[in-house]
Amino acid sequence: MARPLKIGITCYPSVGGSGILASELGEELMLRGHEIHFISYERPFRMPVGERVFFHPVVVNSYDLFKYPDYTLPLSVKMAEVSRDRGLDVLHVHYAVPHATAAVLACSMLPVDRRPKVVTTLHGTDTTLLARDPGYGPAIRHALECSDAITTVSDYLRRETQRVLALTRPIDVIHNFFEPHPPRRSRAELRRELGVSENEAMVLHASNLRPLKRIDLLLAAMAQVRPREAWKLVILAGADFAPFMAEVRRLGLAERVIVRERVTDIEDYLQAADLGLFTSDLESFCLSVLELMAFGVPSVATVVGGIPEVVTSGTHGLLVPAGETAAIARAVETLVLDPVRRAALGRAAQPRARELFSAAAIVPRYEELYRRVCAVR
Ligand code: GMT
Repeated sequence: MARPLKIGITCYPSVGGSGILASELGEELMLRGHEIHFISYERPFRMPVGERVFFHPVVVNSYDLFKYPDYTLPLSVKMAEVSRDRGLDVLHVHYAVPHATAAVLACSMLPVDRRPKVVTTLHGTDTTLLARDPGYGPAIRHALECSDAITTVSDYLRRETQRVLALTRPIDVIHNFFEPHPPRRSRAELRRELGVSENEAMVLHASNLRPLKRIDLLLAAMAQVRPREAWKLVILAGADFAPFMAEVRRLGLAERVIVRERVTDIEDYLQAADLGLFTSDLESFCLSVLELMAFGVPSVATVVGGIPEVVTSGTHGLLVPAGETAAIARAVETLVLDPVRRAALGRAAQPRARELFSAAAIVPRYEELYRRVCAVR
């Protein structure tokens, strides 16, 4: 049997798809016998606990002489230190900026025979936003050229990365995965706690509320869904929802919208939901759509980026054009009022989530990739 690997993982620790994916990957790799070293400025939000999991904090000091504090250099120093002291085989960085640059720099601080292999996973705006910025693009391109392997979370993101950065080297598409933990509370308990009756459809949205998630559109669309007594909108916010409350009140939705911030027991909410709603202008994958699919819950989502790789419209959910409030409202209303259709979409979505996007389907692809890069001398 192949020996277990020592894998460093760097990600943004705050609530966000890339950090969640990196943490879940760490957990799955640990369960498969590998030793995992998380390197970041804080413990990742869903970092697993286990004998073979370690956390190495990056300390960033602030100096009066700098207008902007720098994270890249202390991160690279910590990466080099952990790689050397723990004998890492692989440094797997999630989200290129600044993690891939720091990993490449860390390697150049180490003797050639002590350098881990660098695997960079692009998640979304590292390509679709930052790579287009002349102040970042060349540095991202350089870090990708120096990585031992590059992966993207969708085929859409692979094509975009090749196009925007004119990259010719191969990119492995390894889709995101989701492996649900057992819920702690029952569906009935959770709905009771939220104040959602069985006669109301529970529409769920989960995100970090950034402008591209189009919370404005989400609220405007829900305001058009009739009758209002037929649904409640539950928003799991990875950031402060307060700035949106005036709009909720202006649209007369105060009685229909329930907000929970920074929840950790995501599965409790997923199993209690009837429908997901995602109105983003762009998503390279949309992990939340997959999380709901894993519980047999379909979504209405915008047909952008990598979402069509996850959902076939009319089979596993409904996809609608981005920015079209009326079309989004119509799709939501159709499914709110038709529990039979909703259930049929959910029944088709669940096996798709398991067969294509579970840990069993995806994690071995990362392991193969690690073995492949480690085999290159
Ligand atoms: O790229 C981002 O906006 C950040 C990133 C994150 O950390 O949440 O989101 C991206 O990564 C997720 C996990 O791979 C994907 O599910 C999201 O679709 C993607 N977001 C965008 O592409 C906007």
